[in-house]
This record gives sequence, structure tokens and C-alpha cells, in this order.
Amino acid sequence: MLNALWNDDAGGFHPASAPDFLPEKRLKEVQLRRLRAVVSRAYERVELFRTRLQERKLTPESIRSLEDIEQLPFMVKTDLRDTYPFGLFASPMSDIVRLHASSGTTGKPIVVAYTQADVEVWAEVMTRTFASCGLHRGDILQNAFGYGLFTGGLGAHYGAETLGATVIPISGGNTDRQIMVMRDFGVTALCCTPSYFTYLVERAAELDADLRDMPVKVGIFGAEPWSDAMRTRIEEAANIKAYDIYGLSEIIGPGVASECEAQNGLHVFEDHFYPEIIDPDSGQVLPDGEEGELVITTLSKKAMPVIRYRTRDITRIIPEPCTCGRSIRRIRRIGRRSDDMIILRGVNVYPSQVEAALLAVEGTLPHYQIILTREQGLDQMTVEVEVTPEVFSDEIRAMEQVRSRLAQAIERIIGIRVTLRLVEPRSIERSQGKAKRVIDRRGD
Ligand code: DLL
Repeated sequence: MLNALWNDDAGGFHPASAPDFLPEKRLKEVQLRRLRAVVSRAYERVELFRTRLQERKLTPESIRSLEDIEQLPFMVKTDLRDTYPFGLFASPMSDIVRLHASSGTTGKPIVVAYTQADVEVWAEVMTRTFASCGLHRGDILQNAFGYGLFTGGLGAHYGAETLGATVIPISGGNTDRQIMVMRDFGVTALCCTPSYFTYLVERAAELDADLRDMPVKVGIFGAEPWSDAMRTRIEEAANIKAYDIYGLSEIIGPGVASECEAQNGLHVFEDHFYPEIIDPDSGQVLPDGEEGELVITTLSKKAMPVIRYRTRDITRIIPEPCTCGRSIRRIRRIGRRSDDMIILRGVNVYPSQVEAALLAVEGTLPHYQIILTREQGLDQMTVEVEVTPEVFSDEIRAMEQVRSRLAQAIERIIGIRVTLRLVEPRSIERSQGKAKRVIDRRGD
């Protein structure tokens, strides 16, 4: 399978031979066959799934067409918490070669498992990810996703090695060393969270190093939302092409979907991950093109099949074909989750909207935080944003200009005015992985 992905003569990824380029009819056949197999496996081996199907008087034989998936119950994050640590495993521990865990915000983590076959599928979808971001053998990839229980580091590692690229497994953190390695090892591509990359750029400048003078040409970013405005900032600051990749631990880790050279939506590797978009309130499946919650079914996972998993990520399927020629479906970039909505004076606000507004204004830096408080029963939002040293050290006038532009930009996007606090560079804590953009003090 992997050999089919690699074509030395073509200098890299060979779209026509990849399984996700199967003609639609053939792809649907593969999806149905795999769906039936995964449903049977979960029914036979996972009690929670079997009980839920029995309650609905369903059996694996009820799945006769792809549309029949809509009869199956959803899975949610609490299912993983309630069965902590191993309750959803469909393989004996002797067949499981890897465990990862995701910490989440409260209490116990969720644990996910992989058989050898699962690890191979993961390497394959990550190979496709890197290939569609333009990487090939000969590239030197600095992998600054965290290695450890987080899926980012090892997920990216195996994919890049399988592609034939040279991987530097530096993991997250130790930023000065990252910059030295990037320069001295001739790094051509780097992957990490977008927020960590903005810190790398900043720290490089402090060390009198400019990423624009280095051979790095591609950045592969994911694991947290980042706006198009953030992408523009990143691409300009480092003179790279910045790609968005998406995934989640419950499904496999990174490698569920990836942008291609068109940078216009993420292709879902739908021979392994079957996407649906639902109305988050009614649970009804929505037609392609409509925005809703992304639900994913793993079609080939052995150790921990996950069926109709409600990701909470909001997106839509893009019905039009992609200019890159790949026939697999795309989703819009994920700007928000259904659970990160803030209700402010009756208006729904998402942190990503605030980011887009902030970064559209000159004089701001890509470091900000949203602080939520509750006063007399009403939610209040304060946006803290760093401004450039020039703005900060200038007379009050420059600050006031930026403040008024920011207030207008935010009001234009979310419809209301918020409290703004302009702070000096380096006042907001830098993250080495996922940035903490929202500080919720409403319960304090
Ligand atoms: O973040 C896996 C990953 C690693 C993806 C490296 C990409 C790169 P979790 O820690 O389980 O897994 O977090 C998954 O992060 O449900 C989204 O809400 C968010 N997320 C991941 N990628 C993106 C992205 C990894 N490109 C959760 N854009 C998901 C927006 C993203 N949000």
C-alpha cells in the first residue's frame, strides 16, 4: 500500500495510485465493506456498543448501505471517560502495541489504543498528509509536536519517516535549541502548533536570527484553531507556506484530514475516516455544504473502533471539487467548537472570531487572551492583546489609535463592544503546545 503512494520517478506522492483517489463508486464500496466490518467488530467486542445497538433492536446486519450509518447511535467524549481506561478496547492487550492519552480539561484523561495494523494505517494517513503539504524524500522535518501521551509527536514522526523524509524528533519546548537546530541542520519543513510557531518566530528575532533567511519553506500546523489572519502573519513572518492539518486522539490523532497545495479546505482521508455533518441540536445529518458538527466513524481501526463520534468541531463539507484534482471530500478549516461558544449580552461569540478581528489590525502581535468573568449574573469579556514595541512605547496616541481600530474590528465581527486591554510584548504566557486562549473566571 505504501509503495503505491510513493513514486520515485514522479518525485514523490503519486495521487493516482493512492487509495483515497479511488473513483467515487469504488470508494463507496470500500467504505461500506469497512463500515460493516467495524460495526461487527465493535458489536462482538465492545459491551457499550453492543448494548446500545440491542436497545435499538439493531444488529451488524442492519447495515446494508452507507446511509444505514444514520441509524447507529452517536458516541461522545463522556463514553470514553465513563469506560476509563480500557473499556472501549476491541483487542486484547497482547495485540495492543501503543497507548496514548488526551488530558482534556477536567479530571481523568481519555485513553486510546493501537494495534500494529492501526499504527500502520496511522503512518499511512500521515504520509499522505505530508505528501499533500508538498513534502518528499530529501526534506528535513523538524517535528516540534510534543512526543509523549499526546498523539502529535509520534503520529507525525512515523508518517514523515514512512514518506522517506529525515525527521528531527525535537518535540516541543526548548525554543532556543529549536532555532539553532533549524538553522544548523538545514531544516526545510517544520511541524508544531501554530501558536508555538509564533513564539519561535518571536524568539528567533530576539536571538537575531531571521527564519526568512533559513531554508525552511513549509510549516505544517494543527491541533488548535488558527484563523486565516494568523496564517497570513505566519507565512509572512517566516516566508513559508503554512498548511493546516486536523485530527483528534479519539479517532487516531493527526492524520484525519489535511490541506493540499490549494490551501482551501482539508481533504478527509475518507477511506479510513467516514465524515458526516450533523445539526448539533437535533442530531440530524445535514446535506453537503451546510455547517454543523463533524461526526467521524473509524472504518479500519482495530484496537478501538469509534463509531459516529461527535467531535464538537464545527465545519462543513465543501461540495465543489478541489483544484488539486483529489477526488476525496474536503471540510472547511475548523474555526470553532460547539463547546467554546461564549454568550455575551445575548450574542454568541467564538474565540476564533476575536482572533480574526485582532490580527486584522496593524500594530497587534499574534499573542492574545480572552478573559471571561461574571458580574451580576452577566458574562463579561476582556480581550488582552499584545501590541508591537513601537506602539507600546509610542505616545498615548498610537495606543489609542490601535485600541479604537481594534474595538471597531471586533464590533464589526461580533456585533458588540468588549473591554480591551493592550499590553506590552511578552506579557502573555507563551505555550509550547496548544495555546490557552480563554481564561474562564466565571466560576471564581
Ligand atoms: O490535537 C491531534 C493533532 C495533533 C492534530 C497534531 C493535528 C496536529 P487532541 O489533543 O485529541 O488531538 O485534540 C483534538 O483539537 O477535536 C479540535 O478541536 C482541535 N484541533 C485539532 N486540529 C485542529 C485544526 C490533536 N487543524 C482537538 N484546527 C480537535 C482546529 C483543531 N482545531
